[in-house]
Amino acid sequence: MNAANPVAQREQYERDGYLVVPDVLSPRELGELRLATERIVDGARGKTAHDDVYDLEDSHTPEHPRVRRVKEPHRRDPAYASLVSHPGILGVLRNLWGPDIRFQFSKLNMKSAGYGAAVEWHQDWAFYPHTNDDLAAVGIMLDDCEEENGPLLVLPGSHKGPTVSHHAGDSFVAAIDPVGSSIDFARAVPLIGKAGSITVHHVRTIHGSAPNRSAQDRRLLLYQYRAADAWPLKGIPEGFDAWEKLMLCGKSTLEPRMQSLPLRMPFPLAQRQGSLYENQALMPVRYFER
Ligand SMILES: O=C(O)CCC(=O)C(=O)O
Repeated sequence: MNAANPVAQREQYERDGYLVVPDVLSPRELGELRLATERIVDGARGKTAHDDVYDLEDSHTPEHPRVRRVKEPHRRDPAYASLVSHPGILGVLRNLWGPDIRFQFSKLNMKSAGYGAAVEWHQDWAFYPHTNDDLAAVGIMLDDCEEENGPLLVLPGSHKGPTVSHHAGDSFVAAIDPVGSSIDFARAVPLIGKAGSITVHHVRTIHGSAPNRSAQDRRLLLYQYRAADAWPLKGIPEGFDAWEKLMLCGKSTLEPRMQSLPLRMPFPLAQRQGSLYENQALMPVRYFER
């Protein structure tokens, strides 16, 4: 699965819609990120509800904190902030898209040993369609990702297919109906690697992950990036200055690159807001057990 050189990496990404690249983070960087993670998770002690920083497991209590997701970790600690423009990550993305790259946002999905929550099948594209689809999520493995601890699962080649409905009844539920969609999810491939490896998945790739019933944590940072000429069809509600500050390398542009692509808008909004997990809570049928 690991692509050996830039040409092979690009070919694999174009064909399959994902990559795993080993040894991107040094042991020192990994150590700093793990320490930052412990500090931030400890801050969930005493919390009684989700907030702007924490998304909590259903089994969380204020005395025994259980965090499902840390929101926007790059805003929480310098170790996460400097990772946004890590040369190893930007090098992989420049090879795929060229020199002009803009950040989007970040999250840390904890998937703790024993109880870490599943993420139902979805395409990121269903949440934030853009003028072109040069967008990807980079997963930075803070722990080894094995078959057993709920690795990211991807459907190879699905980035070239349709944008599947993520609706149930009248509203967006942020996930694909596992029965009605007739997709063969058994074809999914686990993205396995040692801590310090990264995954890259295309914005249209169908992906999800099972709960973590193993004794090993699976903490995956997800940093989302896009080509500078990909403009969000939902607009830039933070304003133009904030949009320009997201540029990481190369040149910004006022001329979006338009592609003809399968689109569905994520409206009406999911009835439960706050995070992907909350959005998916009202799915009538789930693929993964809770
Ligand atoms: O953490 C995972 O396994 C899946 C993450 C994901 O797809 C998401 O948060 O959008």
